[in-house]
Amino acid sequence: MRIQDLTDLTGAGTRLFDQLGDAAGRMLEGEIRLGVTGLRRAGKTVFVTALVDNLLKAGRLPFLDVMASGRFRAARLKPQPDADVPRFEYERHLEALTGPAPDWPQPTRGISQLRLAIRYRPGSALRRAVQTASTLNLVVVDYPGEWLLDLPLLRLSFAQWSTMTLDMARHPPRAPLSADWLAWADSIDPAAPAEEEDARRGAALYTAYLHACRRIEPGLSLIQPGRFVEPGDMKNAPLLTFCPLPGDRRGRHSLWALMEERYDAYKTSVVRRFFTEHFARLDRQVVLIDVLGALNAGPIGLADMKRALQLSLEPFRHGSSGWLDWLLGTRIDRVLFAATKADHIAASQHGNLKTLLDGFVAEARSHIRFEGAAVETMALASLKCTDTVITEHEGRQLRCVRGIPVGRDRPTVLFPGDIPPGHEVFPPGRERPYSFLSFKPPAGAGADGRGLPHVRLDQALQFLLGDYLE
Ligand SMILES: Nc1nc2c(ncn2[C@@H]2O[C@H](COP(=O)(O)OP(=O)(O)OP(=O)(O)O)[C@@H](O)[C@H]2O)c(=O)[nH]1
Ligand SMILES: [Mg+2]
Repeated sequence: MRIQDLTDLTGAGTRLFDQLGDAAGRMLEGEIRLGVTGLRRAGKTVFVTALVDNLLKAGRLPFLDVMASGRFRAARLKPQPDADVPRFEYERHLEALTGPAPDWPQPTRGISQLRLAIRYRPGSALRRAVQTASTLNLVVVDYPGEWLLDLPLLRLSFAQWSTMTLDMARHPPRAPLSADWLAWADSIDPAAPAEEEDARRGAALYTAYLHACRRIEPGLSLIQPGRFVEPGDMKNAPLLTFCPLPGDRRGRHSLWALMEERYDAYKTSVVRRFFTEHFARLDRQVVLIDVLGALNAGPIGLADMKRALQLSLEPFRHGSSGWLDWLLGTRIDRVLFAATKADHIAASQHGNLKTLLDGFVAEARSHIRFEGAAVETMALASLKCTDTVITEHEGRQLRCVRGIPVGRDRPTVLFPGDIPPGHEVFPPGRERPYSFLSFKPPAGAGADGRGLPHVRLDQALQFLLGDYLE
């Protein structure tokens, strides 16, 4: 037997042992990995912070059964499950939200995770006879929303991705932003011998174009590859030195071949790793969607966001025909789609927001087949920054919100506008974007020690974790 074979066997043995240990731990204690997914600025970091805060403080969670029935004992932060993944900085995010000058957390730059142990009394007499108290370990992961859009690359060849990307870049709203990169792409010969300098120039121009897509107002969602704008620990890595190219000229040592090679390497060592180490291990998934932000982006921004969302949700499709099943087969059995920042509008509008979200997801559902997985939708706010107040205007009652809009210092009452019932938000003739304002975190949020105030976070938790806590 070769040394290599022995190493393989030892490796396999260790993995088996780890897996058994893992499984035994799960049986005794119970573990659930919750994926918090969403495009950039969807509200992931605030969601995780509010979730952890409310569980740690056993606070504002009346619709979480284990809490309502008095079976909840306590939740504690635990050491990290994976030594090589940084810890989610719950304390720092909470401090930002609740400090003397409350502010939102910065956009996320890399992956992080947190493990929380929830101690509770089992609900059934039978389980209580065996165990008076049980523990559920909840693992939550946070990452930059930009990285989500890397996942659809897994099923695209370099030629397919190049065609799609070039086509988008040549049309509005991207055409004015892509001029420099396109001028370069149209001037080079992809079949010419590969020169490192050409690859670097193309990648730099392409990256500048992606940054411009992110910068314009309203921002565009479909930005690929995600690591080009949020490189995390890959800043200046040679692996990021490629870009889409026109044509299909595969001369062995051509620029095209070099770019294709790097694109494939990016998929294997960055995207597939991210998928297998994070997404493939999830049990439950919450997909956060900034529906109100999409309305603010107008018809073009909304369409771009819907397309980005559809593409990024493809890898979660279930069933035998899912294109990633061969790779691993996901085990997610519950998916919650949540429209975030519901506190931007009056509570009376939440029903319409949910209907709108249902429309968003219905479209995605035709692409993703959640066979066997339970799906729920709701409108929520991880941190409630406003109150709904009723005012009179020209003899009419208006439901308004009161909070501190970003850029102001005092609480203001304003009418944010209504969300039309149904799915038609930009009917023919209406091109004008909506203008829902953003709010600052409220002063003194959670100062009563009961956790951050929210809207329906407890209902979200009940759907996502409730059965594990029975
Ligand atoms: N009013 C209100 N605003 C929110 C809420 N959650 C998020 N926001 C707003 O949305 C912004 C983005 O929230 P984050 O949680 O940082 O979003 P993210 O998905 O982690 O974003 P990336 O890290 O860039 O991917 C915040 O800065 C707030 O302006 C909420 O519950 N209520
Ligand atoms: Mg974040």
